Amino acid sequence: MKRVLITGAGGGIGRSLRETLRGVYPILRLSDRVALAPAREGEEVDRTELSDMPAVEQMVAGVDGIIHLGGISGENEWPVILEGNIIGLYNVFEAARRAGVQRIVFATSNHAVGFYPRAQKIDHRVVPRPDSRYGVSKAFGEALASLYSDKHGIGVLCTRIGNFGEKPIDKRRLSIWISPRDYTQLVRIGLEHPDIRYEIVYGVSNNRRSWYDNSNAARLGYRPQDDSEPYADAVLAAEAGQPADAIAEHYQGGTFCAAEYTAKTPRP
Ligand code: 15L
Repeated sequence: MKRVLITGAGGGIGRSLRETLRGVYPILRLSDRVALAPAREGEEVDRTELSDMPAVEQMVAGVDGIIHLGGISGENEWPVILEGNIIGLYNVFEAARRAGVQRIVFATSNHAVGFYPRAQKIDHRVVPRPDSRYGVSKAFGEALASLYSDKHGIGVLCTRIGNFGEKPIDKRRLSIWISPRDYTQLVRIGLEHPDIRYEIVYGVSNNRRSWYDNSNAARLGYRPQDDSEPYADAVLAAEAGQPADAIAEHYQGGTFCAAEYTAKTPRP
């Protein structure tokens, strides 16, 4: 990997990877729809709307691998999701195919499977159960990645990210947190592992309270260094006594499940 492109480089994960991957690959091309901090040595800075195909083709020209973080990172109205996470994602994969890019790490989300109950441990083989329009767009992304892998031979690692940050911020995130250094490790596996065709893994640290069987990531060599447990007492104390929504508490996707919920009889 000589030149690696990060889309959505201005977001929280993108800004972090800009630092942790600095010097790992000779050139990082950093792209976002908003202006980014000026390029330093070993960096190229780009500004692209993912819905603009000619611009996306220019963005991917000459890159060996892509870390696709771009798009909308939470629930939103359908036109917004459609433009950022369906059309924009399609443009990135299609431009990558035309340019001969061989590897993509795709930032999918726990919300592609958010309607699994917390009581169930799930692995990478479960069918999607999206908890939002956003979650549907991530399931779409996983499906498009599968198509471009099978039909065009692009190697894709789909990382179903839990919650990325320096530390877990609430009870739900104790089960799905991922630290910057663990996500960096996972991304490097996605770009560098010789045998990746199409894989789904959970982008989570080694959390004792995890809802995931992340054996597929382990099989690819992922050895997460962090665990949310040392933060648990403080996180739970801060939340004690707060009113809890029954739907949000029951399902892995939390408030993403509870929002706009109208089913009369909750499914297990
Ligand atoms: C996500 O997929 C979002 O991108 C992020 O902003 C958080 O909401 C995260 O999920 C989460 O579930 O905490």
